[in-house]
Amino acid sequence: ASIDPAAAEVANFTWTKFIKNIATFKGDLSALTAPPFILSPVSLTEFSQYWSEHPDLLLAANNAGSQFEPKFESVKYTDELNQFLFVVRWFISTLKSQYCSRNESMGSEKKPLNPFLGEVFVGKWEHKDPQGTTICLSEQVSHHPPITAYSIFNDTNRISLQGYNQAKPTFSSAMLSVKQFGHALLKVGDFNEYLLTLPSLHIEGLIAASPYVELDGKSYIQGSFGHFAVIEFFGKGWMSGKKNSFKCKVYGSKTEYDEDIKPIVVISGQWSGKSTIYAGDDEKKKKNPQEFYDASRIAVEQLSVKPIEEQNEIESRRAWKDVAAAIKEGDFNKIHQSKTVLEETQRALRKQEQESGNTWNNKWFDLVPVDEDTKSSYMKLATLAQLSLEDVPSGTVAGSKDEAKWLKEDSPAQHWRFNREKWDNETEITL
Ligand code: HCR
Repeated sequence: ASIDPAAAEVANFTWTKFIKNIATFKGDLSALTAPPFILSPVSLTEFSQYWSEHPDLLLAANNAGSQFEPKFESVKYTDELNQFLFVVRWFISTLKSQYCSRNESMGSEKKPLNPFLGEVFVGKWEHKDPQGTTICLSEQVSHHPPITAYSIFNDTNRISLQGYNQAKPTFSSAMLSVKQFGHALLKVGDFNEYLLTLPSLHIEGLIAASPYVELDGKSYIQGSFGHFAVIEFFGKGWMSGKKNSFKCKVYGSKTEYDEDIKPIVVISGQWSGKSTIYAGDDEKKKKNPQEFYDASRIAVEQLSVKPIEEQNEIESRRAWKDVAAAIKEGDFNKIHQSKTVLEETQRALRKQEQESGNTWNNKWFDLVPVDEDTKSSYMKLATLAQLSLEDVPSGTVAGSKDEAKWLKEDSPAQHWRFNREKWDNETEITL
């Protein structure tokens, strides 16, 4: 078969050229051309499932009366603290799937497929009661900039998670750093809510052509009963000498953290492996360590997704079927051709919309200005945690230098919020 010249150029695109490009690249991650062998056949809309690959740990947060283990005599446990610790364990359990599952399944981090506007990914984890069914809905709500919104819910256990994510890259000499915009909101029962912020990350191992994600910075969890956790991430050679390390301090409130009051518990270890929990500040002396979580011991539970033949054409695996097959075959020509077909269809759709004066209607999510966001507890929780309410990276502290650095005029914060009614009235996409 004749080789398409554009595809031939991609085929010639060596790793060295790619690294050189990174040093000067500006723009969206989607616009970054990468050599074919570093492409993943999976679209970013699928990443939303990583929030619940341990559905039992997510649901544990609403297991009324169940006690968090291990327990320390010196800690005064309340129902709220119990629940908060279940939430922290679930959050830590999501990190391995989110940030290093590609290394396990494909040998290294890869560049995911860049979702088109309106692309959706849906699936479910089905269990008998009392666990019931956990549903995952993910939708590409914006293409420029690329933003994915998701909702994961289990009606039997009255737990729901919603959030959205935009990854903003910065490139410097052979270094790719990513700030995440967006956040996740977890609702347990009718009243308890948790705000979770998303960590920043960078790509290690680029020079060796074996990229992997390392988290840096912090994530915060703010609960509606006041509990506050700060989770700090470290890489190899920084503090612990082990990759994927973290330290999480749990306080009764953000004020206790600010006043440097002794934490209730401290958890430290590797988010991709073992972590240990200590009471108070016993972590400093490594006194009375108890296992918190072991990511390498507990296998993930894959969600079930309809066979491709039964999917709608805007569903991720169906839409990207040919591109994914070409990537798996390593066929440069086919990758380029099948991607072009998809991109041209999208361009034609946008043109049609422009000509008819219509705009794209998002399926299950609404874009809500921060001051109209009355249905979620975001404002209350972000204020309790003293986090910025502006359009800045997730977890930016209000009034901090970082906030000032990212603040833009004419860019008020708006958030993507799940509209359950729209999903309940959905007729086109089925689970
Ligand atoms: C940065 C990244 C795309 C974005 C991915 C996000 C931030 C998406 C939302 C998820 O909830 C969490 C998440 C996890 C991923 O680790 C992160 C990706 C890691 C690499 C990928 C780059 C676009 C790939 C660049 C190409 C490299 C491998 C050379």
